[in-house]
Amino acid sequence: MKLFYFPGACSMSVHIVLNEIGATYELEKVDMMTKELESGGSFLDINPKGYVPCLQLDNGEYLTEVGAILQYLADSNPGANLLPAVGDLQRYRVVEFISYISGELHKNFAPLFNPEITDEARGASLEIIGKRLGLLNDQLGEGGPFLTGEQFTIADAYLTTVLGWAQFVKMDLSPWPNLGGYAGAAMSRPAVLATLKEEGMM
Ligand SMILES: N[C@@H](CCC(=O)N[C@@H](CS)C(=O)NCC(=O)O)C(=O)O
Repeated sequence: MKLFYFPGACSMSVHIVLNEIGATYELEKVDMMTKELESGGSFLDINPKGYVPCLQLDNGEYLTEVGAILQYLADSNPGANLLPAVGDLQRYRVVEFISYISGELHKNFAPLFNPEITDEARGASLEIIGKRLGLLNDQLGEGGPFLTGEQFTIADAYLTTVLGWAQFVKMDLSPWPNLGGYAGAAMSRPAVLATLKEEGMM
């Protein structure tokens, strides 16, 4: 498999899961601005959507969209226990978190990476993100250490990645202390540490 990625971007969630399952894979960095591949050529010829992550499977096909790729990898490697089986309500709890992280957190972080953002727009994004994080903080206070309990899942790979963006957009996470403990638990995982190192993030 080959992962088309950008360091620290949402593609990092896929990278974490590749390491969690012990996959053999290659990495290809994409320039987010020019859409050029590190090895040459245009990423748009591979993925016309123009955004990461994109995973080339061993049969040569390409799979995109974080939620789809994470579920594919987890289902292809059930022994890693990253997603409960079809029919188990806990599976849909994990998928529920993935939808929440994607639609309610990830997308609200995106404007904060725009250097031209106005103070008003930044404040509005931070307020929405704060509400979303507050809910996660409360849920983690009732359970944990991971989103659905004791077991690290693909939703945790995604949330760990998105929480990492707070430092880049200078967002203080201290109002949500359970998220600090959560990030610490995730960061102590060998697969997460290996991913951060491979992406040059530490
Ligand atoms: N719907 C996509 C969104 C992916 C996405 O937002 N990727 C960002 C990085 S976190 C990206 O590549 N942005 C560059 C661009 O859109 O040009 C998914 O879930 O995979």
